[in-house]
Amino acid sequence: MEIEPGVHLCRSYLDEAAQIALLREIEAVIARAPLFTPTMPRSGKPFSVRMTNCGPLGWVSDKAGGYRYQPLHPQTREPWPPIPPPLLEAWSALAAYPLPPQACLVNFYDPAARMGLHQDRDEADLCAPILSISLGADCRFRLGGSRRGDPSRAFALASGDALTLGGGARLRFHGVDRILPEIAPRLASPLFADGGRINLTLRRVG
Ligand SMILES: O=C(O)CCC(=O)C(=O)O
Ligand SMILES: [Mn+2]
Repeated sequence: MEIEPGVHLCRSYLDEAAQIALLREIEAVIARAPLFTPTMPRSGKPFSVRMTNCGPLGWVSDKAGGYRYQPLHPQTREPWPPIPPPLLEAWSALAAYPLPPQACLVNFYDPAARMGLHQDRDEADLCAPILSISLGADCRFRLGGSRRGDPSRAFALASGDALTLGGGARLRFHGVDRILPEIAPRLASPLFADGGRINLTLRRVG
């Protein structure tokens, strides 16, 4: 399970019933806090993923304000919905950290979306791990080192898998090369009508 120091991969952490239960919770989160398309700081270029959040804080990015955490949805100006219980349970089981997560970023990847290599470093608290849970289509996940130019490796993440980056791996570069064509029956949800993948990352902000 510890595939490299500080990198824990728990395959099928959620079985199919638990994935479906979590998906229902995420559908409810998205109904209250709709997916939005973030834009890059300065260039204003849109991300290929759409996002929303749950928890006291949510991660957002736009041209004027850059990367940041804030308590309100950027479009509805409403507080983010609470983090669903199954995600809090996953944090208790896998994060080995005494305090609860403060933010859960919900990324929605349509089949053509990707995420470039980056570090998660907008958090003041770097002692807590980042915990990520995947739902829907598999992706090709890329894990680099602590510097951008370091060698990287790629592996698939599937629905129900949980990955933590903690300790010395907390600031490792990572990204999503691409969403993989679906071979298994996909989880039934209006969100996945055209396929796609959801990734949930739980964070302590600080
Ligand atoms: O989709 C993933 O597996 C990774 C997401 C991620 O790295 C992020 O949201 O910061
Ligand atoms: Mn990340």
